[in-house]
Amino acid sequence: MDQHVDQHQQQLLRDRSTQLFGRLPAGVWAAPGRVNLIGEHTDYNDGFVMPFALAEQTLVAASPTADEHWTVHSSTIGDGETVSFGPDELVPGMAGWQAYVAGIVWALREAGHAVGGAELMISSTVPVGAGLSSSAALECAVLTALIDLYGLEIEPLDRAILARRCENEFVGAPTGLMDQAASTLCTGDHALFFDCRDYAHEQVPLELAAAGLELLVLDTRTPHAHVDGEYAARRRSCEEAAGILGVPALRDVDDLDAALQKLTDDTMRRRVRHVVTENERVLLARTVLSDGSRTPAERFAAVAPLLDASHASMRDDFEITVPTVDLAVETARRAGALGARMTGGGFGGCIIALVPAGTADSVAAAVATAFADAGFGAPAHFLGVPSDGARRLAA
Ligand code: GAF
Repeated sequence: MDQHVDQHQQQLLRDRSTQLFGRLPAGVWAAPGRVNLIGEHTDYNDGFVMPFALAEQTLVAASPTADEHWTVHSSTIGDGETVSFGPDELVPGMAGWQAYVAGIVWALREAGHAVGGAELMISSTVPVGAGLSSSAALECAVLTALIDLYGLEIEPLDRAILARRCENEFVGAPTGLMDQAASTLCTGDHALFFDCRDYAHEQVPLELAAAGLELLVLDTRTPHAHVDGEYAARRRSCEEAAGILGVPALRDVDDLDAALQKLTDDTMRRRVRHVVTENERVLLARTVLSDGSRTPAERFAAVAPLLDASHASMRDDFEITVPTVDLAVETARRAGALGARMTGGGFGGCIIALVPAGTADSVAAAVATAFADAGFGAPAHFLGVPSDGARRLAA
């Protein structure tokens, strides 16, 4: 975590909050965005994922209020307007970014928690619409703030489940639990291995520096056209396939060849193959990264081909990549990445690339050149630093 950025972002937010609400905030809370190291579109199939939290985070400066009203301002999300809502407006389907805030209040109250009003000032360094989980960061930051303000006792895993309830039932996005679990449960220098069926989880050491590596996050800046419809379509297809195969979820397919033979639709076959093989790759990556008999460099040498195979599977079988994303991955590899893949829901957004320490900028420059040659807009990039999950910041 870059303490300098943390402090600076926090001080600015405190100042803005004091200016708008006329008093010092009671505290500041943070929740990170994430990249997913491996395990894409497996979460809603009861499968396995392995994300890690980024240093890019959403901060909330908050104070309790005596009335049951929530007043929210964000300098970085939306149009910079101040929005306010009361209990009668906590109705699923609310439009705009404030739904992620109202939905958290709604989810807490639906679960029987006594949460009162609040003034909330928000700022975020998580890029929006880049597949880095900016919505989960917003949900989890607001949730953590309200839990502390009202002295609620809610375990970390239950927090993630509450935040997903906001996303699924209030905002209306049919996502799995990965993003909220990452934003809540991750710890610095580790990835989170998470079983999306029984919610068992463990911290997997990454030790990128000891391996002589860094993780480049490159944002293709491709707008997520049709992402909502395509995501829901992938989910439907997986659920239909599980129904035909007579299993509760695709996680339960243990003989892939036999399953593929039972399916007549070629597209559905490929969707199933992605999910089943992706789950296998996550399990392998977890075994390799937890193997104390190998050096960090040896562990990542074994993980890199899994990243490559994951990308090929998303491109050819699950069909969730786009030309900019594929070009970024191919170019990163040609420019020296050990392994690279798209990360997140797909149809644009970011790629991650495991690169030798000190080379992220040159690999990103190679991708920028390839983009310019292909007539694509300029990408953006930064280093993915495995960081802590949601927490209260020290003043
Ligand atoms: C999005 C969703 F929110 C996650 O639940 C997950 O399905 C991911 O896409 C794909 O792995 O981030």
